[in-house]
Order: sequence, then C-alpha cells, then structure tokens
Amino acid sequence: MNRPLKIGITCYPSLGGSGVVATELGKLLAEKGHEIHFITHSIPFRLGKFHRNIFYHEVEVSDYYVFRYPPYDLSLASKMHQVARNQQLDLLHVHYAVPHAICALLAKQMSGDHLKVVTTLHGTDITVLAQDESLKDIIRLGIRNSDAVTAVSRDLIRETRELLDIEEPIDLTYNFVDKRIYYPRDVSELRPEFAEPGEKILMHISNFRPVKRTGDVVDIFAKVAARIPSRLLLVGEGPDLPKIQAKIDAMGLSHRVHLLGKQDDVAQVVSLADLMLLPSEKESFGLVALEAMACGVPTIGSEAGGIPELVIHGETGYLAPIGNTDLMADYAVRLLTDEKLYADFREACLHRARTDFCNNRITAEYERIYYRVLGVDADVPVPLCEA
Ligand code: GMT
Repeated sequence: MNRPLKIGITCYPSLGGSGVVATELGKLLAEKGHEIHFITHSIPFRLGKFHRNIFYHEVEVSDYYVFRYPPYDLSLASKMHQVARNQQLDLLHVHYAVPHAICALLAKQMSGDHLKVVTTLHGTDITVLAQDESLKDIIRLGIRNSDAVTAVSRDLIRETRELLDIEEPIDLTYNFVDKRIYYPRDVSELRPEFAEPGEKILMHISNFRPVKRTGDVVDIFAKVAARIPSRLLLVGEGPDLPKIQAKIDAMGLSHRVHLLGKQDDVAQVVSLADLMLLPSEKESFGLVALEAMACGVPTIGSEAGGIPELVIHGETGYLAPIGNTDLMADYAVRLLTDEKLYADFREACLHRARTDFCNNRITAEYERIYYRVLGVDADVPVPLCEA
C-alpha cells in the first residue's frame, strides 16, 4: 500500500477545461485515499457534493487603497505556503502556467525544498501567452523550476519546447473522462424540444473566444442545413457570442439555432447531439470532443494542435485544415447521411474514450509523477481500461 499523499491543487475554478480536469482529478485522487486541498479564489464549479478528504481554502485578495491592481498572485502564493505549512502538504499541483506555477515556486521558497511543485500546461498558457513578450520569460521560469511539468498533448509539449526553448522533460498527461458520468444518456424525452423527428443535431460547446472560430461553426452549420434538415445547439458563453448571434440572425438561421448558455450537466447535453463541431484555431487537446466521444458523438473539427491525437480522422470523426468549412460540412453530411458509417463511428468513439482516456489510467499516471518527484519508491500500476 502506497503512502497517501497530501496534495494542494490550484486551478481556475470557475471556467474552462483546465479547471474541469483539475477538479475531476482532485475528486478521483481523494477517492483513492489522498488528501486534497483546493487553493483557489472560489469553490471549483465541478466540485459538487461534500467529499470526506477534500478541503477548500479560499484565496482572499487585499484591496488596500494603494494598490491599483489587487495583488492576487501574492495572496495566492502566501495562501499556498500557509496551507502547505499547516496541512503538511507533500506537493502543490498547479494547473495553467501563469500565474499558478510562479505562485507555487514562491510558496516553495517560503515553505522549503521538501514542498514539490508539479505544473500542468493546458493550452493557451503556452500557445497564446508564451508568445507574449511580457510573460514569456516568467512562464519559462515557472516551467524550468517546477519539479515536474506535464502537458495535455504531444503537440503542446512540442510547442512548449519550440516557443520557450525548454529541454527539461515534460510528461504527457492527456485529459480524461469518468465513464460513470460520461456515457450515452437517454435523451428521448428531451430531444423533441430541440429537433423534429428526422432532423439532425449539431452542437458546439466552448467559451466563445476567438481561438474557437465560432464563426466557422455557424458557416459549417449553414452549409449542412442547406443539404439536410438539422439544428444547431450552442452551449457556453464568451466574448464572441454577441457577434455570433448577429451572424446567425443575418444568415436567417435563428429558427434553427438554440442558444443554451452555460450548462452544468455536459454529459446530458452532449447526448442530444449527433455531431460535435470543433473548428478551433488553437486547441491543445479538446476536452469537449472527448466528452462527446464518451457519449458516442463523433467530432468534425480542425487539425489544430492536439485534436488529431484525440479524434482519429475517418474513425471517430473527421478533421480538415483550419478554416476549411466546406470540407468540414462535406464530412458532416457524409456522416449524417450514412447510417452504417455513423454507427461504426459511434462504436469507435465509445471504445476509444473508455480505453485510451479513462480516468483510472490518467489518474495513475499523475500519481506516478507525484511519487517520483517526492523520491518515494511506490508501485502504481497504470491499469488497462476496459471498454
Ligand atoms: O488554454 C485555454 O484556453 C484554457 C484551457 C481551459 O481552461 O479550458 O483550455 C485548454 O485546456 C483544456 C484542458 O486541458 C484542453 O482540453 C483545451 O483544449 C485547452 N484549450 C485550448 O488549447 C484552446
């Protein structure tokens, strides 16, 4: 029996895939007997009900009048140090490089070298922010000084090395899904609220930022809807949403598009879809495509970033060059008009999500990294997941 660990987890608690991955990981580690301390500015939105060995420590920021910008980073670093000291943490696992890795390094300086720092890179912390000269050097510092660094795709590892000239090892830790939550749900009663019998449902879920190319989502849908009866369900909110709404109106598509806003029960919502659309400009992994895959829904997307490591072209979806909405629409029509092909893709999706990206496997990979940085000789078998 390996020694249970005391782990501090910091993430962005209220948005995005990195927060989801960090929270789900914390819950799974707690189930395995580890003690988890979330150190964040608010309760992670996916934390849900009470868990015996999960604790939450709120970061409070001083708003003293001399501060033009309240110093969140310093408050976070101090809180990490206090929690590490009071709870005798073994390590801090921070998700997203800035400012979390830097704060963890400061906490380590205050607490002592025994406190280890594991940093997980999720995406735009590298692909966007590491291109920003005002942040590049400090992101490099955070990565070089962490005791272990993980990234959510091979492509993100490649880009991190290229952009920041990093030679230190980076472990690959893909996103994962819990098959107790993500499976095809029975939506037979819900579906008639969004589509007539015989209509297909295309879906896009995101934070509607420019990297998601949500304008392409509408273009793809318009091309599909011109050929087969279909509806588009848009889930999430973000800065591009008003522009997208205007585009939908201008194209006369409003009666075919449903805006669902932010949704908590993603598995239920995703199960409504026949296809997921993910035409991103940048996408280090694409958690939403994995969630769809686990519910038996193929993805039509771009070849950006790590998407091809998840979506196997011609097996669990189709991928096209970024911006090629004609090709993406052709693929969508092909899949939606061939029942046998669609059934094969659906089966392949379910199998791939359950075997290659199951929670047991990825959680064990993280645990191995934790024991390694702590210098503990532990035996953590990485289980083969069953379909
Ligand atoms: O990097 C971001 O834009 C934010 C981040 C998030 O918090 O949602 O998204 C990234 O992390 C997810 C979890 O690892 C990945 O599945 C997403 O692909 C990735 N987003 C991008 O790369 C745009």
